[in-house]
Parts: sequence; structure tokens; C-alpha cells
Amino acid sequence: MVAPGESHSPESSNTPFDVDRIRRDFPILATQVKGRPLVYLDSAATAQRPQIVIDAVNRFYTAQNANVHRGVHHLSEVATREFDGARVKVQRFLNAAESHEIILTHGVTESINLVANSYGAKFIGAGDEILLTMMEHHSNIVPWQLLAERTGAKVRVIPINERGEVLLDEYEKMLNPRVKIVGVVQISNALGTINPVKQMIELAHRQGIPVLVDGAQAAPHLNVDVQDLDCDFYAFSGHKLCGPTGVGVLYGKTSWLEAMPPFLGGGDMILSVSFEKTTFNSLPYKFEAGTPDIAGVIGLGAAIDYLNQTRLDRIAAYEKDLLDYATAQVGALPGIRLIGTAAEKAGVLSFVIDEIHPHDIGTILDQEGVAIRAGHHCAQPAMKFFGVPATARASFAFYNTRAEVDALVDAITRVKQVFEI
Ligand code: 7TS
Repeated sequence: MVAPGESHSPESSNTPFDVDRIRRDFPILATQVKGRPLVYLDSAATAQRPQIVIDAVNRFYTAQNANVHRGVHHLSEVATREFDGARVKVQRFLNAAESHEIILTHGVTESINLVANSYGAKFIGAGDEILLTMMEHHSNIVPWQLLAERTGAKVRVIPINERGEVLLDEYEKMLNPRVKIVGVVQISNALGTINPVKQMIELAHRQGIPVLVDGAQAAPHLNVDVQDLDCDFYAFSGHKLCGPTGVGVLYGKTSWLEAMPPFLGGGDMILSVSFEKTTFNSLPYKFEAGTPDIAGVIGLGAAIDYLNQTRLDRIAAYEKDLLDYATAQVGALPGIRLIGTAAEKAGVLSFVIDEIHPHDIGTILDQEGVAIRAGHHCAQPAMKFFGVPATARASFAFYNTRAEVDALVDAITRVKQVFEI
């Protein structure tokens, strides 16, 4: 256990990636399911938490609990210091220029709704266009559709190929002065594709169009540098990053955040309120109405400490090796169709088996202690493109092992035995 304030010495690139040691940091990985060791291959839905995160949340409620930004008493000062410190950790994690560019939300879903409602209300009107890729999660589709319905704007879809890669030529042709925003997922949760977001941002910026990046699946698996990407908005959720549920982040460039109206109204986001005229607080508070999930934000800070210590470049390399191994093993099984075979992929192996429904695959895998997700993964347009209602999806994190991939393969073989195919 790491005490508050204790520094973590980052792993060096020469140290071998010690997955057994890492697994000991995650108490839940010792769970037995139906008499077998848990094989948790559902980290794209939510990652597991290391002890350091559980301890940080526990410590907050045990010894630090008070509201933030309003008390003059000792505990409130402690809570505020811890909370503000976590914002700075997020800033450094994303390499944002300013800590006020980090808006703390409840997750990617809220972050995107914030942009759609606030940026959208001011900058998007009738006849304007919103470009989204075919592989977006519903949370980067529906808020824009709601906005389009209200304003008369139009959502246009950037097409993909049969491997699940964005057609960049088509995308370039779709950029025009009516386009007021591009929304793109950095790593698809349904297909695993890593999109060339830097290139897509550069193409949009040539025409002065801002870009929102959905980083829900990318922030836990890649080093993200928002200044290098030059994205206008970047969103991620704490729970996919080994942090608590119910907290997330919206990064926005200062110039946009300054120009945008508040999203939610309430306490903390105002300077003064009267029935004649209310004035708003400065960034980031203008976008943070009400009491936040203070323990969650502090837990997110601890998760970032943990990832920094483990090092995302090493995590990415380890996970790539694991995904390549899993793709070779699962892809070689007869009757399997992989959904999403992009050249650049991370973390996710989606598949279907002949006529077996993915929910049946998931249920039989569960009997073997293997946890995967079966369904449309909140990416129904992508499912439709591939002509399937759903897939079975194994998703990997840096605490998974090759032995767990082997357990997945054995369990899939069992599914085929049950269905006699
Ligand atoms: N965007 C992407 C790419 C996602 O994968 C998810 C959640 C979200 C947005 C929404 O995140 P939230 O934290 O606001 O809910 N994806 C998944 C998944 O793949 N399985 O369960 C949730």
C-alpha cells in the first residue's frame, strides 16, 4: 500500500513487465467463479481497481470527508487540496496546457453531452453539419442527434471499410464550411480500431473545424497528449482507467471553454446570483455545478498515479502482444469470424461463431469462469455495417495473461462442443 503523498518510482523500460506482480495489486483478480479462477476479459466495459485506488477512496471517507471549495474548516481544506490535486494529475496525464482546461464530469457520456449542449447551443444551427464515424459509441451519436433535432443541423456519417477503418479520403471530401464539429472515437470499443485521430484533426483544422475525441477506450491503453493531438475536446471515464465509476473528464481548449455557455446550472458554477442577473464562475468551475464525486475524483488521481508508475508505453506494448496472441489463437478456430480487423488495433477482440448467438457464447463462457461481454456494445451502427446484431467481445487489460487467453480458447471450444459444431 502506498501512503498519501508517497512518490511512485516509475518502472524503467528495461524492467520486464511483471504481470504476476501487477495482478497482486488487484484484489478482485483472486476471485473464484463457479469453482474456477476468474478470467476477466471485460475491461472495455469497466476495468478492475488496484488496491491503491480502493485505499484512496477509503481514506477519503475515513479521514478526509468534507465538501470542497466552500468550507473554512480543516477537513474542507484537506478535501479541497486532494480534489484540486487530482485535477492537476489529470492535466499532466493528458499533457493539457492548463488545469482549468480539465472539467470534472461523471464520465464520457456527460462530457459529450456537455459539448453537444453548450458548444452546440452556441455554434451549431440549422443547415450545419456534424460529422461522426460509423463506429461511434451511442454516447457520441445520440447527444448530437438530439441537438440536430432541436436545431435543424444534420448528422453525417464518416464511412468505414470492411476491416473497420475510417475511409480517410471520404472523410476529407466531407469536410466543408457547413461542418461545425467532428466527433471521433480514438479506439473503438466494439472493433478495437485505433483511429488516426491526429491526422483527422489536422484535416479538420485546415478548414477551421474543431474535433472532439472520445478517449474512453484510448486513455487506459495509450499515452495521450492533447497538445500534440491538437484536439479541441477530449473525453474519458475514470472507471475504464482503473479508477472509480461516476467520474470522468472533459478536456477543452481554453478558447472554446471560454466561449461556451454553462451546461448545468447550480452551486459552484456562479460568481453571483440575483433574480435580475446571474454571473458565472471562471473555468473550470463554470462547468462544474453542484457537489462533485469528491472521493471518485481523488480515486481517479490515485489510478493515474498507478498508471504513471506502471507506464502506459509499457502497458501498450504488453497489451499489443496479448492481443496479437489472442487474435492468432481465436482467429485460428474454425467457424470464427473476427469483427474488426484493422491494421492498428488495441485491447478488443470481437467475434461471432457461425449461427450461435453471442449471448449463448457469453453464458457458456461464464460457466468456465471467463467473463466477456456479448451484445451490440452500444455501437449499433457499426454492428449493422458488419451485418450482425451483436458480437462476443473479449477485451484485455495489462493485468491479463496469455494463460487467460488460453482459457478463453478452451472455453470457446467448449461452446462449439455444446452446440455440436
Ligand atoms: N465511448 C466509448 C468508446 C465507450 O467504450 C464507452 C463505454 C463510452 C463512450 C461511454 O462511457 P461511460 O463511462 O460514460 O458509460 N463503453 C462500454 C463498453 O464497451 N461496454 O460497456 C460500456
